[in-house]
Amino acid sequence: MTDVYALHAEIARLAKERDAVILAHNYQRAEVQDTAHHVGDSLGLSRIAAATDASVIVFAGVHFMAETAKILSPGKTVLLPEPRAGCPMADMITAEQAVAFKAAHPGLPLVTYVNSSAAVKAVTDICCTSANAVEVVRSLGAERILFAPDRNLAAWVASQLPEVEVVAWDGYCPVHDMVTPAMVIEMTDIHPLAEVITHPECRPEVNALADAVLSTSGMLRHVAESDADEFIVVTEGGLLHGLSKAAPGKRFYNVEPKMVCPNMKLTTLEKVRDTLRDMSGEVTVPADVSAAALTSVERMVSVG
Ligand code: CIZ
Ligand code: SF4
Repeated sequence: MTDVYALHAEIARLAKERDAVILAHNYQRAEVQDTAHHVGDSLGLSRIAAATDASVIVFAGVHFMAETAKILSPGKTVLLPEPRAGCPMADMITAEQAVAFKAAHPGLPLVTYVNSSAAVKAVTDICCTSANAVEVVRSLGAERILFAPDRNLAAWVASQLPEVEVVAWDGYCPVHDMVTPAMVIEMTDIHPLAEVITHPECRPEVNALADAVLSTSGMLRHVAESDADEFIVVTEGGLLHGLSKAAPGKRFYNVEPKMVCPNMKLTTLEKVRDTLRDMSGEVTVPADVSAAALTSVERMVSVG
């Protein structure tokens, strides 16, 4: 059996030796979150990646997150413990497709969810995360915008800003898009007193059943402040670890045990240790792509 405590100690020692900061996304395995210096969402972790003094950033997350850290801190070494950890939604649009999307709608700004490749960010006007998507679109003051790749986040933004017409790319997160209204209703029948909190990557008809539609950082804040003691959580199951810490004593029910992102779970404590020990899994972004993407990513980090 692996000794989790010994691994935590070994990782802490190696991180010090390498002058590394370990960042973990809210959907990572509990023990990986617990070994990180910072746990958060894309926006929070991007801000930390931009500001850190450490010379190495270990990103326990998926590839686009490590790329975003590299774009914001090109002088640092960015390591992804599991190089195969990608995001299917990010792969649903290529840079060529993004350029064609813009060409088909001349003059409209392209807003791209951070869940996208560096190459797509490089042809994007402004990026956003689920925590600031509405504010980012509002900040443009435009009547029509293009939004990629998540059609569900696009629909959520459109519902919050009726004055803006959102032309959406047809991408989605397989983990969130699998949830149906029937699954939510089945859980509310079992837990009638629980608040329903959903993520904007869910389908609009699922978000319509929610007491609150929130990013992961928004959920972490909300459960601590809410009067409710129980929550039906409609997002990737890794967040339940953070929710239990944010509101100890409250009860959290994942709407569906299958809400697990296989890519997020590829990163293990052993792989975090190996990446630090071997300085393996370095993520690079070609200099021209990185420079072109920096503007849209910096705009994202500055809103909300
Ligand atoms: O923005 C992120 O980190 C993701 C993927 C979800 C969320 O709401 O935090
Ligand atoms: Fe991508 Fe969905 Fe996994 Fe997030 S949960 S990394 S959006 S597939």
